[in-house]
Amino acid sequence: MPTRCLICVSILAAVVAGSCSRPAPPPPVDEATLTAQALRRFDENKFGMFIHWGLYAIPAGEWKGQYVRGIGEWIMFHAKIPVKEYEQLAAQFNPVKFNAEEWTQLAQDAGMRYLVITAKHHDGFAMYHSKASPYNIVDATPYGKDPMVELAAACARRGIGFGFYYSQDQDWHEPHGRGNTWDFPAERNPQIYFQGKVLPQVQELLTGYGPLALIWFDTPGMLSEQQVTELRRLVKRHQPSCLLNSRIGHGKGDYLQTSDNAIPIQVHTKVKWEVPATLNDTWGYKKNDQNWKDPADLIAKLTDIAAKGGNYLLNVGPDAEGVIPEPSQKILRTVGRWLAANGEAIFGTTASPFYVDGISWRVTAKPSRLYLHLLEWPGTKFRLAGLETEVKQAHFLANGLAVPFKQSGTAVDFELPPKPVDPYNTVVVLTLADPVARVAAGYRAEDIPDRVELWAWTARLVGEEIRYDRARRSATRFVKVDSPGNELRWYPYGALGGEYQVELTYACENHRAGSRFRIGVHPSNTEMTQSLTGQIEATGGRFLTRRVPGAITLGPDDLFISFSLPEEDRSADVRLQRLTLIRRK
Ligand code: JFZ
Repeated sequence: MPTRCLICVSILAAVVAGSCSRPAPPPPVDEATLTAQALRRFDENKFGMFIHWGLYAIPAGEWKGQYVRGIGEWIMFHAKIPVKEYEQLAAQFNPVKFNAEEWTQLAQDAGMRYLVITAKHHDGFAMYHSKASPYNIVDATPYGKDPMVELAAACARRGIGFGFYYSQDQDWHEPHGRGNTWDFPAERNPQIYFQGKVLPQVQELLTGYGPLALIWFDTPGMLSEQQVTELRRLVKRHQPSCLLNSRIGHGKGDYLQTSDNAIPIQVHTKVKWEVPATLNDTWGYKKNDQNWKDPADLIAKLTDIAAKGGNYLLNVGPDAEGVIPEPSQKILRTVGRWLAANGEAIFGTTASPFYVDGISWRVTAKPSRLYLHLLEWPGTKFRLAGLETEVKQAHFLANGLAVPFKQSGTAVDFELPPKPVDPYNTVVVLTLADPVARVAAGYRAEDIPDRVELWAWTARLVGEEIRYDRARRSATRFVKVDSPGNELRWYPYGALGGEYQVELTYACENHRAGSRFRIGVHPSNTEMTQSLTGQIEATGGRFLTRRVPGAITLGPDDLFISFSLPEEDRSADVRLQRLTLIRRK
């Protein structure tokens, strides 16, 4: 509507001016404006499907009869498979069950509004018809077709944003790509790889598959700032609305990627961000990985992410025949049923105006509306504290029934039925007297309190053995294995600063006590600059809170805080519920 008015106005202006009979050309829309518009759409979409699909789906986590630890798409690297051997997989790749309609139907059933698929992962194999390299699905496999043509078209028909993942830096198939040290000499000339493969392939992706919502680059490291600038220009020249994620490198992205499965601990709205996440412990298909996250966890995570201002990009790993594993489908469709009834409280919302407190509830917002997400049923009473704006009306989103409440001062007290309306997340809609909720000082998103709880549920769980137990609200199985270690990580993204004492809330059976724990402060993925250690005590299996001697100092640039049992696994079944950080004045 506004566009049409602008055109009318310009026609009118031209006619009135009498200078010419044709309307003046519309003002050119610059790249920055188009990027900003695309970012708004991206922000509204909130929930996307990530698809890791490639030759690695054939070995599916096993090489020559041996289980290979780690994420499935890294099998070539972890088992140091020579290029000549890995290439043989292409001759076997024949995903006859691939069906773009089925995949995009699943995305839609799940409520996902964009889709990102691996065009080329670190193994260097193009999953589309590339003219720049014969190492691609059309020219090197018996399948002989380009699945991305159909997938792009199916997304377009359904209004799902379509994007490609492209590994621009690591390429284990190329002597000048990064990463393969078992086939190729250490010397690299990145420009040969960049000019010869990256630029032409990215151009192919930009010109062959219609409008792209985004290109998802990954694991930067070797390419120079100049090369990354050139890559960005190439994308924006062909498709100015195509978004770029921060993993393009050198700060040249349009939005921020968090670490995998890493959700900021608090509301984070300085930049737009996205959490890439797995449904089990791998991205690429691994036949033995059945560590599926349950729908309750995923619905709560989606809510948590929306309340903090982010997007959730949730992965599926189709098998070598082109089938998305049945458990993934079932779980996603359960999430989708919740969204079908409650999507209004997720899509197009803005972050919580309140700071994030605990793990049992969250808030999202729209003009004149707050959505209160009850992730754990509080019983028949719930108090929302710190709201100055008058609440006009309250009802359950899923069934429209009114929710009785009393507002006194800045507290809103709700009367609830004994049972939740929805087993996963009951949403209460508050209609407000103001377009934007006024929140009392001390409760606002930026008013981080002096005691901050870092719950196991909000941590990134690193390692294959570690598990989160929803019923007991704790993480367990900190088994020490060769590599990588099992630990919990919390990402403050600037929300914490200053000196903190730490309390641990955990449970441990008496006969399992005695392991040393470590709390670490990490400015980057490879560094730990501070640590506190102590010994796990016997708690008779009950949760106890213990002060850890010493203190840590957190600065704005610290990336994460970790908890692990780095030395031994005698108390592998310790249950960690939370860390509490207490600011020292
Ligand atoms: C990368 C890839 O190596 C992996 O195979 C997968 O595609 C994933 C989505 O992205 O892995 C990463 C990249 C960055 C971090 C962790 C894993 N990180 O910043 O913590």
